[in-house]
Amino acid sequence: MDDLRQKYLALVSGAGDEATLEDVRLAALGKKGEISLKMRELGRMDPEMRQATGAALNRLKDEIDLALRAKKAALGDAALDARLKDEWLDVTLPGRPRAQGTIHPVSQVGEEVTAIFADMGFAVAEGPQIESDWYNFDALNIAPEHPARQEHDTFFMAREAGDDRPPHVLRTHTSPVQIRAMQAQGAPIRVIAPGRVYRMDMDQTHAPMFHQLEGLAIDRDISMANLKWVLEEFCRAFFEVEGVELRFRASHFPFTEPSAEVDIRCSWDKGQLKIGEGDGWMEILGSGMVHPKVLEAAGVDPDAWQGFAFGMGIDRLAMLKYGIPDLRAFFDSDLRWLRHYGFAALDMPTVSGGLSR
Ligand code: 2U9
Repeated sequence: MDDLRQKYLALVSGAGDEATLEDVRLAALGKKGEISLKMRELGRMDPEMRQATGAALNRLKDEIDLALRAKKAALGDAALDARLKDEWLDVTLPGRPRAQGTIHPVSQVGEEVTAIFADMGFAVAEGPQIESDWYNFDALNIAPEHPARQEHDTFFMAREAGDDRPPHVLRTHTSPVQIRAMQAQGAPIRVIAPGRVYRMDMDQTHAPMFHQLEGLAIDRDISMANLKWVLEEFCRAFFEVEGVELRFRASHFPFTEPSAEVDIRCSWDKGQLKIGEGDGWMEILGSGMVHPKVLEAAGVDPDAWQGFAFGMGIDRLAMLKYGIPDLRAFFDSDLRWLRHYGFAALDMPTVSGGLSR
């Protein structure tokens, strides 16, 4: 009994960490521990011997148990001391203020797409959000009887009785910006026009105000091939995927001829969109060769110049890239939503430095 006591008390006091201490506990008091085995031998003893040995074994067990607990507490204290010495904080250092606000996903994606096209040599053009119907429709070869001109699509500005100025509308696309840019600068020209546009529409995927990005490239010999390269390059950069694949589907717009709607290869895996793989196609933008009548309206000679134009919805691109399900939440100004989907201020997207990190 004395040998056991000395052996285990020495082992306990020599244990340098909690794992070793646990090994000692198992060796002494565990199910197959030395003292537990001794307890089992009691059954084979005569009653007197059993009583004396049993009581002594119990005392020994209690003694070792007490020593184990004391040692465990001491090791814990030592570990805490070591951590406190190791992990310290200089509370006299000046604080680093965290920005309160976030960048709205529409602003973020607007900056991303602008950075990509700027990198390809497109200048950014801006224009008024209230336009005459000439800039918004006539110059873009949209005939007076075209359905887009009807009151149920377009917001017309109110007019006093007797006001004979030309009718004005909230622009339904950013195309008038490019008309103005061509009038001001002529050809050749390479511009993008990002901005707010207005259409009378409201459901899960439409809002009465949304954001477009349109592009225009006019030169002596610009072709659909140039358009395809620019759009592929854009999608690769924007979706941050090497293997993008685009499909051009013949379409019709008044301001382009020929016209094409552009789909991107994608898959929907458990509700998650993956660009560049799978058997699915998703429409992401419209495009075409600028109609000669549109060039003419903007003062550019269609016999000397030609080029492409394209248009896309920035809000929709933001929903696709960042997995935002409902467009209406974009304009609710809900702080919790903004904190969740918003971006850190000062993280300006650049093509070389990363778009969305
Ligand atoms: C000029 C000449 C032509 C711009 C174009 C589209 C095709 C197009 C839609 C995409 C989604 C609008 O936001 S959306 O609903 N746009 O499909 N836009 S070609 O064409 C122009 C623009 C300006 C002077």
